[in-house]
Amino acid sequence: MVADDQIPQKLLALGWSPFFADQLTEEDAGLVPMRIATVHRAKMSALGASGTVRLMLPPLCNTGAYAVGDWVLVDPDTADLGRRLDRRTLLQRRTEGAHQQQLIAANVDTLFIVSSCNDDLNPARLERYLALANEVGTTPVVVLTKADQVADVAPYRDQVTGLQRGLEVVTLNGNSPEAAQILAPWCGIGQTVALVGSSGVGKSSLLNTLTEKSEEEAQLTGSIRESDAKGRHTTTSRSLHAIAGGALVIDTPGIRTLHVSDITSGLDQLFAEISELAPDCKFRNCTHVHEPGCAVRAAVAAGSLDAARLERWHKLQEENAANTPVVTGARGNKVTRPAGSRR
Ligand SMILES: Nc1nc2c(ncn2[C@@H]2O[C@H](COP(=O)(O)OP(=O)(O)OP(=O)(O)O)[C@@H](O)[C@H]2O)c(=O)[nH]1
Ligand SMILES: [Mg+2]
Ligand SMILES: [Zn+2]
Repeated sequence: MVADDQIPQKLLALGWSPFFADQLTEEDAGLVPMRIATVHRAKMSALGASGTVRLMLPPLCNTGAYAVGDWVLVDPDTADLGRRLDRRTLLQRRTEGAHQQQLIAANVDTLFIVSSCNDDLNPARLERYLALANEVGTTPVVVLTKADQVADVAPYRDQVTGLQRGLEVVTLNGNSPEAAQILAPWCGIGQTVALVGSSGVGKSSLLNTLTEKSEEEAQLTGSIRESDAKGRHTTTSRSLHAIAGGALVIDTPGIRTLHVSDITSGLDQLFAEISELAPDCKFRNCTHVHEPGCAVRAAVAAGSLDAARLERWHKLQEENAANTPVVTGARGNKVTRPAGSRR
């Protein structure tokens, strides 16, 4: 194990912490920790204390098993890829038809859920990201871009603040330097943030503002369609960048719909007001659809719970139940996998 005072400041600035240091053994002497910066089918790059390197991959390396933000051990002389360290957090999503989940990013502290003050803004879409962030244990922050394009941001902000207790919501112009100041509380030294959201909401624009990179080095951005505010899927792969303020920012391609699975506890936290009413229902297994004595539907009738919110809860519950793998336990009784067991 490496003593704290031997860890170069540069590694701490990349997000290194005791959680990762504790995983090192004597056999790892001579290897250096680096973070995966880009992942492609046949090549990966990593960011370390001495800059970015293209990793030399072992034969038959499955790059799909690595996420941007992962810590790996690397031979500093040959750039040979060694062992991947255990992750503190892992964001992943279901993709249509694919057997395995797609890895979005690893070891993320804060998830910037990006939407815009225009037609992209949709509470149901944001709730999916919130449930995922809750489940994984990353702090969600809703970032509403294009505040400069509306006379009043209040109607947009108001659609978001009530989606989860204590939810942080910021509104900004992603192309203005002021955006970096607004996001500074989550972008301290060694903090890792990931930008997610639909295409065209301004994720790469925000990254460029945060990195203060020259035009040649900047991440490509693209215009959106006037008619419906939809983007053109300009960013096609995930990437990790060190930014001026000391944080690491992960840019991701726009996601059309975030399909969910394995987010039972993330949903409970998101819909806390519903989870808290459920014990007052007459039946313990009340589905809040048709049962008599339902405290949840009573709250809707009394006007203290939004009917649309309950409808969205139903939809996400059903999708989560349908997508969450059920494993057959001892004695053949079916159990769902416990939360947090999906490495
Ligand atoms: N006026 C204004 N335009 C913005 C803002 N943020 C982004 N844009 C513009 O919106 C368009 C899309 O921005 P991108 O950064 O490419 O969006 P993206 O989320 O990275 O999109 P994908 O890579 O396709 O997922 C560009 O024309 C940006 O200049 C903002 O806050 N205000
Ligand atoms: Mg982009
Ligand atoms: Zn009920």
